[in-house]
Order: sequence, then C-alpha cells, then structure tokens
Amino acid sequence: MIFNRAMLARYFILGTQNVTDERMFYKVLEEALSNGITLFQYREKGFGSLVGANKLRVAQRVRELTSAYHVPFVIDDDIVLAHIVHADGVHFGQGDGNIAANIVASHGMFVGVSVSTQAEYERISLLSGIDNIGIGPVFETKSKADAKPAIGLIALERLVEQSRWPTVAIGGISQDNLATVLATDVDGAAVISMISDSSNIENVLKYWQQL
Ligand code: TZP
Ligand code: MG
Repeated sequence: MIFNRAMLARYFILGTQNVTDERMFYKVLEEALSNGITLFQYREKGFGSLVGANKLRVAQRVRELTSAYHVPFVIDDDIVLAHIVHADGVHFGQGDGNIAANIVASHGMFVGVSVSTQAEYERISLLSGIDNIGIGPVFETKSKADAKPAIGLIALERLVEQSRWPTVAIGGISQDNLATVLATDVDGAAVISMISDSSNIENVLKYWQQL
C-alpha cells in the first residue's frame, strides 16, 4: 500500500495491554474501524503484552478486521510479524534498534518513526525511506510507562514546521485538547485512551470528524 498523509488524520493505537480481554479488544477495534479511524496501529508493548503465538493470533485477526473496513494497518516494532500478516506499515520508536536497518528490513511497507526532541529529529533527518513521523508525547500520558517528558504544543509546532515528512501528534491527546493540537499544521493525531477508555467511541469519532 502506498502511504498518503490523509491516513494520519485519525490514528488509533491499541494492544491487549490497553484492553486486556481479547473479545473486548476486538470490539473496541471494530467500533473504531466502523466509525472513521483512518489508520490502526497494533502496539503490543509493556506490562501484560502478548508474545509469540498469541501475538500472532491477534495480529492475524487485526489484519482481517482492518482489511474488512479498508483501514491501513501498522504494527509497532515487529518487522517479522508485519511481513507475516501482510501489514501495510511498521512503526519504530527511538529505542527500537537501528532505524536505518529497520527501514531496509521493512521493504514493501510504509514506515513511521517516533520523535520527541529536536536532536532526535536531526538524527533521522537525512534518512531515506521514512514516510511519517510521530511527535510527542505532546501531553502527559498514562498509556506508556516509559514515555519521555511531555513536550507541549510549542515544541510540537516547531517540529511539525521543519519536518520533511507528514506528521502525527501523540501523547495525552483528549477531546479537551484535540482542537488545539489540530490547530498546529500537524496531519493528524494518534491516540490510545481517548478511544480505548471511552464509553461512547462513536461519539468521540463523530466529534473528531467534524473538527
Ligand atoms: N508514544 C508516545 S505517547 C504514547 C505512545 C505510544 C501513548 C499514547 O497514549 P494516550 O492514551 O493517547 O496518551
Ligand atoms: Mg516502539
């Protein structure tokens, strides 16, 4: 699949560490898919996350669901799994090994990279083969135990402005701050808890779509 920046508009990330009951995980995912997310990232990471055959089983089901709804499917930091299940893309954090080597190994898929600071941006800025960058955490997040400090809206704006790639903001984004985040020139927002903790996913995505 060819990457396009419109995919970043409403970017939803989920793993079973966020929604532990597997049936609930699929229910949350399907509600998000049917109500207008533009990209899904399967991120199985942190306390309680699945590995091996269990992770493969979930990834295969996610591939089926995302295909059924024609929503692009990205896997966080697992190139082998992404190739096996025919994911559309992969995403790498700064701690996910050598980024240049990861890009080469991700042939045929689009590539996203997380950036938190100016220095991190500069370190990747000459690489080819990147399709988008995730910038954050913009605000404090409860969804990532080892998250870097929140960078705030000004730093987000500065990184968005100079980025040679399409950008997506991440970290602590809620219905209360979503409009200010999108008022920067960012291409979209990536969220976990704004959707996964919501009692009404349809309403959250209706609100998001009319911003
Ligand atoms: N990377 C930076 S912050 C974050 C990730 C994966 C977690 C975002 O979760 P939430 O609940 O939207 O703050
Ligand atoms: Mg990562």
